[in-house]
Amino acid sequence: MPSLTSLADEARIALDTVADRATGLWSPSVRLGVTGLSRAGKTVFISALVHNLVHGGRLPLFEAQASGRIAKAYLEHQPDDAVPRFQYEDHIADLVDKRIWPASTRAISELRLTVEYESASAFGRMFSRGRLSLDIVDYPGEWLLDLPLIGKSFETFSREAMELAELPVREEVSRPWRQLAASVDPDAAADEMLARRLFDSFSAYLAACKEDARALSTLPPGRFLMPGDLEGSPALTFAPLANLREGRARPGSMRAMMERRYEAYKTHVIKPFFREHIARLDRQIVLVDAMQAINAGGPAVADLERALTEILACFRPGRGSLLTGLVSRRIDRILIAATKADHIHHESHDRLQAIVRRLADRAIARADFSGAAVEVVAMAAVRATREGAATRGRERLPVIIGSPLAGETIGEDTFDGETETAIFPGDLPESPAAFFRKDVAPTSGDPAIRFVRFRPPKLERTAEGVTLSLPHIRLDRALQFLLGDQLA
Ligand SMILES: Nc1nc2c(ncn2[C@@H]2O[C@H](COP(=O)(O)OP(=O)(O)OP(=O)(O)O)[C@@H](O)[C@H]2O)c(=O)[nH]1
Ligand SMILES: [Mg+2]
Repeated sequence: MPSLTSLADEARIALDTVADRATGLWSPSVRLGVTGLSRAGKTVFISALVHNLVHGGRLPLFEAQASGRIAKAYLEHQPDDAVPRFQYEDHIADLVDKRIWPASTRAISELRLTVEYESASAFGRMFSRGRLSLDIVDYPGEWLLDLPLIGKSFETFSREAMELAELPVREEVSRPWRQLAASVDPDAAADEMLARRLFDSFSAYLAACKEDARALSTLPPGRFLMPGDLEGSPALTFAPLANLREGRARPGSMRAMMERRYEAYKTHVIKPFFREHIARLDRQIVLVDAMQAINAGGPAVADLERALTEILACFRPGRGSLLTGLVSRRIDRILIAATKADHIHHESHDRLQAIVRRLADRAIARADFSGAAVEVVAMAAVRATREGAATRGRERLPVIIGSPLAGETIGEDTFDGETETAIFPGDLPESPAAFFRKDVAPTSGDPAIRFVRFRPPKLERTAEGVTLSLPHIRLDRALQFLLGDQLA
């Protein structure tokens, strides 16, 4: 396994963290990593977390809040001026006033939330009130797919891309790119137009894999799907090549050009992102949208597992490497959260949790998370549904009630986005093993759950017209695990 960062990178990460440490003495801060593939629910989670803390939401399992020790929580200037601010107010306006979900994140942003609290111990209370600053970064989930590339050469990247493209679930959508790639001689003279065509064809294939019907996750390079400010940049105009021969690239060849761009992408795009935002985390929540993968079938679940395993291996909590182990902050708590649990009845939550635990188990074992506490929870940062029961004949069915998004369908019915509907989402199977059969085509067999997307909930208002905080499922448990000890 090649090392993920060069020695120079390690040194720079170390310096950054020494500086962080030094300032950390004056104002204790926790850098919370909210990690997750695209559409996993990062932006919604961050918005709901802040909203619930700022508005004193109902968080019975978050001890500091439940016992009334949190005096106040408020947004402050973030520490990194170069990073745009997380548009918290806009996201809340979307969720609460318009009842729409925030748009997909296109660039990185940051937020600092400061919590003032009374210490739980008599000793702690002798000093002034405690303050804890929580720094949170939001970014497009696709970019996470790039981290595993840091350790891969262009040949490895090319070989793996071809192996993935040949899997049964991808074979059809990848055919145009595979045919084009097969026709290219990597040793022929570099050709810009051909590079462009290869890039276009490869990105189109990645985009098709991401659509709902396939819902695949392992789709690097991440900037191909979400270019951010690199849109149209030559740094992005590369693609994996087929027919690579042993040995080095011939100067001036197609392969030499692609390899150079691939390496430039790693140096100028991936590594700065990793160094500035990912390598300095204290705590981490990994959001996993297992529901979408389950809905799309076995290959999507297997692919999600593959992506998670590769990505989690890039986080080096505990004693990952000697140098960073000595001076870097290390992630000591990792919460793996199955998001969007409000799509199923609570009777199935344990099963969802079991599926995600199974997904993560292998990832954690391979990533060697020794030294960090890892927990798994089924949660919903924003609860868009409530529960009820319906009867069918003599059967009592547990249903969920909410307003499906406009355009969602079940069978013949198409929803208008306004009407409330009771839906029987189906049961998750008792044993998670059912989802880990790798080679089942997505169309074969019935999906176990019927997944519809709901609008964000209508919030109650108090008599004074104040909106209450966003409802959730187990956000409090997540907070307790991630921050409880910091507010003791
Ligand atoms: N019902 C429900 N839906 C959710 C929840 N969290 C996220 N979603 C849905 O998932 C979608 C994606 O959520 P985001 O928070 O935007 O996901 P993200 O991880 O920020 O995605 P990118 O910005 O694309 O990386 C939303 O548009 C909602 O449809 C939740 O707690 N409950
Ligand atoms: Mg987002």
